[in-house]
Amino acid sequence: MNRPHRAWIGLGSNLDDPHGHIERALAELDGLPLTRRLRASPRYASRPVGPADQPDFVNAVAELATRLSPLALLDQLQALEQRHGRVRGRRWGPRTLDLDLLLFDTHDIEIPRLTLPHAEMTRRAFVLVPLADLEPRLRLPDGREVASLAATLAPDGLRQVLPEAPQ
Ligand code: A4P
Ligand code: MG
Repeated sequence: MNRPHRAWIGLGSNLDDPHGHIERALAELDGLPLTRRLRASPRYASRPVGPADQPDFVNAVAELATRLSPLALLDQLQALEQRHGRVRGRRWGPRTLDLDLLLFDTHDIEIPRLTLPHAEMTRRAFVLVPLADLEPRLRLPDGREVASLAATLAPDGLRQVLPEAPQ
């Protein structure tokens, strides 16, 4: 049997107990068809990018092994968002759960439903920092290294919240 694909998911929440949504979603990613969750990054609190009149976010990144296609995985992620009561409002507005497909193997895709790598990821510390925590040597399809890109971004209020630092 062929090797599974490797996919990286960005998770975000800033409504109705964001920590609860993120922890449940991390568990649920492991229950998707033909998919296993391999690792999860530390959880971070971050200031909203986009409209500022909304609560801070909790963000994390997860690594999946999957035999789904990119679009089938996107379908599953959107269904999972719906199960968390996601209501699509204004762009970059508040949400109970946002699941972004960041990277899928080395795919470079631009179709109406799916852009890979995720179009905003290289500008967002709340994506690149947790991704670099898991896999600093990871490279984008164009060869740029995640840890190097993360180092160029202003931390912009990003702070690790879980696991808590040892006392
Ligand atoms: N879509 C295209 N490519 C992808 C992809 N790689 N992954 C399409 C997921 N979806 C992708 O997304 C809109 C459409 O993008 C989908 O129909 C899908 O087919 P959406 O989730 O419905 O709408 P959205 O999330 O409001 O828009 P967008 O542009 O996806 O926003 P982002 O990029 O998800 O940003 N600030 C902090 N601190 N932390 C956050 O997590 N998140 C956002 C949302 C804004 N500010 C934030 C955070
Ligand atoms: Mg989104």
